[in-house]
Amino acid sequence: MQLFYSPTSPYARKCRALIIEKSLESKIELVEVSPLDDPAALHAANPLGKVPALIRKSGPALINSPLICEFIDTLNDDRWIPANGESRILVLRQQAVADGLMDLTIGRRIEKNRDAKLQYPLWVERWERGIARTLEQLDRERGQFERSVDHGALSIAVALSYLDLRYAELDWRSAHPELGAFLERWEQRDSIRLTAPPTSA
Ligand SMILES: N[C@@H](CCC(=O)N[C@@H](CS)C(=O)NCC(=O)O)C(=O)O
Repeated sequence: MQLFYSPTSPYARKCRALIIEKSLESKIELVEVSPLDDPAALHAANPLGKVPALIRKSGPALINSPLICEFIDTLNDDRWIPANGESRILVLRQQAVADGLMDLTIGRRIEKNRDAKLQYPLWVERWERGIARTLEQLDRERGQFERSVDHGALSIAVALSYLDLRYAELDWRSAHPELGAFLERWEQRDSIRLTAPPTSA
């Protein structure tokens, strides 16, 4: 199998980190691509032109990181997403919050990277408020995930780490030191350490 990824994509990083946690490196080859270069192989796997995308041994390619992570999790018995019940819903909810935080962080960055004349402050401010609210909620709810070692906690760690890459000036640790301590614990795991984006990105 092949996972198309880019080194800075937090969605792809969730998949890459899960592969490491589940010791599946020998089963899934990582193929680095730059989605903005429109590589034909990526488009064949994912017409949306986005990473991650997973080409399987049989069956259609999978797109969208939550689906890809669900599939990866079925590849052995070391389950990172509970099979059913409220614990499953909570892990998937944590992943959804983490993915949403990535969406807001990326939206803000794209807007901020535009030519100054073309930037639309309304969107930047809206996304910044959404990021702040989401951090507050994560802090309120951290008892549900801060000591967990599962896909929900992994997803939140990746989303917080992405804030450091793309919105470093926020200094979110000052207002949320316990979330900072949570990320620090995850940064000691190989899954997060080995998938860190390049510092020059
Ligand atoms: N919901 C998707 C989001 C994927 C996504 O937006 N990937 C970005 C990289 S971080 C991408 O490939 N962007 C290229 C483009 O939009 O053309 C997922 O969870 O996989």
